[in-house]
Amino acid sequence: MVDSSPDEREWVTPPESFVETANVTAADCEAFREAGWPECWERPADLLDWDRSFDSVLDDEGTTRWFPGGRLNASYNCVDRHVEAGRGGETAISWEGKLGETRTYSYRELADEVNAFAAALREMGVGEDDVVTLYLPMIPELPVAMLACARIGAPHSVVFAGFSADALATRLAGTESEYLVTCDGYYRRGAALDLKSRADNACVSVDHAVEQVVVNRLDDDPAAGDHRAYADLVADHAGAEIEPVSREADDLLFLIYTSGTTGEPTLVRHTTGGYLTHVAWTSHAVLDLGPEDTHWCSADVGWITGHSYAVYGPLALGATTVLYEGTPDHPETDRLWEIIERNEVDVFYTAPTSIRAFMKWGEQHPESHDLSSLRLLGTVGEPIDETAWHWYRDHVGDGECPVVDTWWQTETGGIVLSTLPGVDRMRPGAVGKSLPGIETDVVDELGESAPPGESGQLVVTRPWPGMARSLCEGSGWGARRTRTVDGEWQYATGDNAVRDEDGYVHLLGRADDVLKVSDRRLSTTEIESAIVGVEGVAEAAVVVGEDADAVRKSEIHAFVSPESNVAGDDALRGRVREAVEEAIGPIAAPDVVTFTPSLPKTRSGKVVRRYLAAIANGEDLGDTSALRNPEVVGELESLLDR
Ligand code: 6R9
Repeated sequence: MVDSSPDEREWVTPPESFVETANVTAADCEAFREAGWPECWERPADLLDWDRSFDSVLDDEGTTRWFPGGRLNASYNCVDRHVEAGRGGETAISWEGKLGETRTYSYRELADEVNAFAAALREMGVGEDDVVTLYLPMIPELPVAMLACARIGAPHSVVFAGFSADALATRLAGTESEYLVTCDGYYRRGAALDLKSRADNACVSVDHAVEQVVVNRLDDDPAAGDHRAYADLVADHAGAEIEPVSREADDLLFLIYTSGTTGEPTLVRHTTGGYLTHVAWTSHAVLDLGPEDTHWCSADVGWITGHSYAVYGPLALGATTVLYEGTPDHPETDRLWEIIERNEVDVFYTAPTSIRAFMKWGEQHPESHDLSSLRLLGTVGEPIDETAWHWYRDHVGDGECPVVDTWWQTETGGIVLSTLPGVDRMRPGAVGKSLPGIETDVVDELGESAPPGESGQLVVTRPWPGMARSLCEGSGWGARRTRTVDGEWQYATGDNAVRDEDGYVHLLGRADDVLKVSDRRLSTTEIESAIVGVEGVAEAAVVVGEDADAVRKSEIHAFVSPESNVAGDDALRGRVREAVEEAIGPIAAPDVVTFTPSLPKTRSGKVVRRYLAAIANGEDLGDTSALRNPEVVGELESLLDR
């Protein structure tokens, strides 16, 4: 329970029983400090099996390269080595299907299917460094395909299955990917959705030919067409053994698109050695995973969280990973707790938006299940408020489990800020400090350290192994580094934050034009360009508003200014939503569309989204006289009556 005395309320201490057996202790942190940066990263790299050990930890001359000279294969590290260690019979993947069906893959079975599919990809002509796009829902074939690609050194590019044909086409074209693994369809809330026709529509709109492999997820056979059936390929190559391709540490493991600050989705590239070291080490140190554990990261594998902590991290450590195809409230709102109970899940990692939904449904659901297998809880994706933090710990973690609030991004590859559950006290509402070996700061506009209590932008001040390769290039290390007054370089994260007196970081939300809605990252510009593409729309600006029922917390609020002779009515509102669904997918469709004759602008003509966000949230705007058109603000306020 939340303690009412302020001193007690500030800190929560992990239980002694947890600290005693934790993977990482205070002494380990001390050893990290003694080794110094970047040499401290040598030991985490030992969690992996290298074909050739690296010549040095970091080469930071010009382009930044982690573990130069080192060679390894991610599929070998996530699969074969566990079989070789006699653990082939242990469960690698425990899958919970939408219709209540289950499937488990032992490490041996996983090895067999990964080898067979890798052989099939090779036979189709996929070579080292050819990009294979995976447009699949949460079915075991998705991690199998990822690992098969990794085995032959073909970077994968996973596209979230909820994305539209247009979004898939942009990603196929942007990566020049000539191979697509998709499925006939999938179930969402009990209804079958057709994925294949979306994939076909995407393929016809890219300039190059795309060869498709189709997994049969629905009962009916996918219409015969110009594609190969996954099941046939795997059966034809049963028993194949494909030697894992030895990749340089710096070679690409995968590509992933994320929402950046521009209208175009941003391509982020991750390396084999640095990325895998980072996710294996953070899975070990922060999620406290080991081979005996069953881990459930509820994020979709289509997002970075699923890549790092549902697939690569837990499998690199030889743990069991739970994969769930469905939604948390279908068929019943206790579905998740039932899965945790049945699988005896040790560590559960989810997003604050889900926790707020669990709170709304009521504590009777987790409490009617035996969740005593849980020993650690984690959150990621958005800030978690103190109330949700305590609810999570009390009702899911039996008031005992440590809760790690982990901050990171697609670009960072893995966790950057968090408490270490076996070492640090927790402060609900704060993520903690940067992990050993990672250095961050909160800086003002000039790039100088902001004192405790003053907000600024969160920056990373030194390279870290999981950093996206795009940050390693350019002069020094990284295109997104900004020069500070004393000539130091920093990676600007785009998040605002404040440090408290104890050095714990509290996140304040995005500083740039990236929206975080229901833990999914979306770009305002991308949504806005879809809206202005609608006939009759002159201008649009999109902001995040607080959701009335506080479950999804953030809602997408679009302010749309129609052309002068066009009525802002429900028909136009519908077309606006449809256009966004088509361009990006239903997750990006605006929840609220407000029509306005004009948008608030500075004298230089820039839309001031800050005012629109304040209007959407009923907050005080302060002085708006510097606007070119201050009257529009009053009109909007009266329109929304907030
Ligand atoms: C892993 C992931 C990154 C953005 C990031 C920030 C927000 C993530 C957070 C958090 C507060 C946390 N974010 N974790 N905000 N507390 N613990 O979510 O990657 O989809 O790239 O989003 O998510 O705003 O900049 P990604």
